[in-house]
Amino acid sequence: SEARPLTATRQFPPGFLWGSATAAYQIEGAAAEDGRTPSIWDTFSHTPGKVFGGHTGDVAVDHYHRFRDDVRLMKELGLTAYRFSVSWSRVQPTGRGPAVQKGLDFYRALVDELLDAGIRPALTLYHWDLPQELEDAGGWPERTTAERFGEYAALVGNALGDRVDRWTTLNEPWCSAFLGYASGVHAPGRTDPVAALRAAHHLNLGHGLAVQALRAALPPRAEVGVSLNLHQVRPLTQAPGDVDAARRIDAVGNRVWLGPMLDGAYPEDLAADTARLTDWSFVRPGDTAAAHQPLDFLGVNYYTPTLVSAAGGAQPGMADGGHGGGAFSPWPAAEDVVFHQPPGARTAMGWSVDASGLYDLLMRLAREYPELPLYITENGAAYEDVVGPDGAVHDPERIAYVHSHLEAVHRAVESGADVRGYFLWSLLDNFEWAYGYEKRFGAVHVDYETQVRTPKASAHWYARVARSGELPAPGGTV
Ligand code: PNW
Repeated sequence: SEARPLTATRQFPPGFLWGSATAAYQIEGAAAEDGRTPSIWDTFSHTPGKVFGGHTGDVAVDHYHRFRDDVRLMKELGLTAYRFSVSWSRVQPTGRGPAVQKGLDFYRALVDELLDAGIRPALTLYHWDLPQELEDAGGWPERTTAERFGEYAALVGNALGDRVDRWTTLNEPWCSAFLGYASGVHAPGRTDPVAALRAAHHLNLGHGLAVQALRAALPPRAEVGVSLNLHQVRPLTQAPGDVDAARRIDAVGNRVWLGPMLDGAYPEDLAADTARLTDWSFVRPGDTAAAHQPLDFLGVNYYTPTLVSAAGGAQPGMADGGHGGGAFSPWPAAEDVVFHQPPGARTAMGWSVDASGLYDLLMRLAREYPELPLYITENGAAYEDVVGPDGAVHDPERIAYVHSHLEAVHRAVESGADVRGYFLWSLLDNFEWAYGYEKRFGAVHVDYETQVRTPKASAHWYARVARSGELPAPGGTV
């Protein structure tokens, strides 16, 4: 589009946050320490056949014991923000009742370490690790789980509200509902599309109850939001069937969250699309109003665009859109939609590299929600990284990936999108859910035998961007 000299640099707005992101179950380990009890991910990972290689988060990257070193690493990398999640079953083991002091102490110590290092903490209350007892009581398909989540939000808000200024309720409720309860490739591994739609609703409700609880617990300066993995859906052709397939995926992938949380209602087309599965009578009067709470920001997690066609289109791609494999669809009432692999480069996840999807997504959000500040709360890529004979990890593909996506963010900012920060997924190589330790997303390499951390070339590159607030010309020196 606009011509720029190859040497042009791109300056980000002052105060733009440069962060990295992690999640409790993926990094902490210490699964049975200090009163923590199993979450659905402990149960799932210990169930044979569910996770690659039988890997579990029992030890992970031992962040529970090494957090001081990890914060020092972040500081050395010049990061100004860090997004982490709280393990619900570490601070409230049964998912109800009083807090475990030692669990809260861990997060308080982590936050204090961050603040001492000049790094702004961004806390996520729920990154998929439901206490197993709550799943045994029915899990997210049941309303009580949303109520428990509101209470848990109050508990954490009261404990850490004096020192954490940025809060997100849920991380990627799409994954919790549809990978957890429909395709079953994530915990708890159920394969019931109606349960998944019920879960989606109770995640929306739980989000709203948690926002209300946080507003009551936090000082007014605190920002509260949610992180969604919105699908940048594109029809394969402009044929009406393909365009309608994109509409349906947008409904059950994106507007199922954006509707209740930001507009105060479920989209009518979603109700029509899913009518043969459910009449949505589990949505009680007042629920969508409860889910519709004013938010201070929307967190956007983006990895790859989604290309779809109607059944009977061209060559079918991965049945689940390249998101986990498996025999059951994560798309209730849209099981017939065909997902296509766009041409071009892919990451080790098989996800195609296309930063234009991030630009388009940000511009859509800026258009539809012009008042809502945005953060990129996750973006990054897995590659087959190895420590070379020189002791370094050369990952030029990850540098190119992050570069192109930051360029897209910058272009969106120049076009008027109010993007206030970028959190690279992830700080460290870690437990990549159903893929175990096989897929490495970290800016920092972890040797899983020794727990030795080695910043990859991309970490050094990202540190320079974070320090200067400026994106260098592509192909520049690293
Ligand atoms: C996100 N999908 O996972 C999570 O928030 C992270 O915990 C995870 O490690 C990271 O992205 C990389 O995978 C996703 O199927 C998992 O659409 C699956 C999907 C999206 C995001």
